[in-house]
Amino acid sequence: MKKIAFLAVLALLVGSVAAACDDGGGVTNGDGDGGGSTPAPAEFIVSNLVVAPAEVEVGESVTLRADVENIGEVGGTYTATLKINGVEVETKDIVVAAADTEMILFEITEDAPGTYTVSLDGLTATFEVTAVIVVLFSDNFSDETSGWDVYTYGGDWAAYENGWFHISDSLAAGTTHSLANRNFTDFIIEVDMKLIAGTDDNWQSVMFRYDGNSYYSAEISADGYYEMQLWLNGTLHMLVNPTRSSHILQGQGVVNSVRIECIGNRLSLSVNGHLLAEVTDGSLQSGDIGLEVNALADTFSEVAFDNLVVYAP
Ligand SMILES: [Ca+2]
Ligand SMILES: [Ca+2]
Repeated sequence: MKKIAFLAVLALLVGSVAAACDDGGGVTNGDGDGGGSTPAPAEFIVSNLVVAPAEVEVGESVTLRADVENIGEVGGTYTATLKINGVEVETKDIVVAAADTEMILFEITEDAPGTYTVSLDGLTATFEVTAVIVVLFSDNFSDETSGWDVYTYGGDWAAYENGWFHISDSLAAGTTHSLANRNFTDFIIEVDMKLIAGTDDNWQSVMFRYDGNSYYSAEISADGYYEMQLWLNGTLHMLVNPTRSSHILQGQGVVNSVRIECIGNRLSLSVNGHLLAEVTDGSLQSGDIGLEVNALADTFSEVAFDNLVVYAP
């Protein structure tokens, strides 16, 4: 629902006015000019339409401003029409004295993102409304007390290291993961990940809606594959089977930026700005997030994660 607050009256580009002299009448309102020339009727020019700021977030207002000049010899009232995206949203009268200019202002607030075209009697301008970005959680891993699980267990370990979070998984059975120890329902998560050492035949993953025995996992490998899994009460259900993608950068030291959208039943995985998989599954509603590594060959795989952000959808 849009909301228009009218701050001042505004006028049409050109037009006539009720208060102006009637051409056939010969008597003016207290003019006293007594039979001389008839004053030119009010005539309006609208100019200098400006909308500022040109970009706002949802719920923030923009101000529309224009000048209305009366080039006639008598004052008058003019009716102005404001349109947004071609739809008339407000009609107002403005009084402008003879040979005077009045500034007119509208305040406009939109609650849906998009581009809006404002039209005021033939003049147009546009403004952008952007979605409000709400960060639910973020971690650049510079603070080693930010809450992720840190441990060493046999050949597996998870640790903060030089502003990244490292997880190393040995080839021995089982994967290695660390939880954020938080809870999210619907969200978008972005995280960078890169292979540090060991095999590129691995899975490096984001776990989400984790509650112990059940969770989703969106995974990429350092040799160019992705997959999506649902673990439900300890049983694996493949949501997306392993698939190769040229958008996943391969090898050690290269960063892949992973984005997962988890909104209601819709789960999607994007890597480096490319949507790779989208599935519908309603098995799990909320839970923790985690980072996970699984070595599939050689003796181990060490992956580092950074710049993790969880946004509200
Ligand atoms: Ca960092
Ligand atoms: Ca392992």
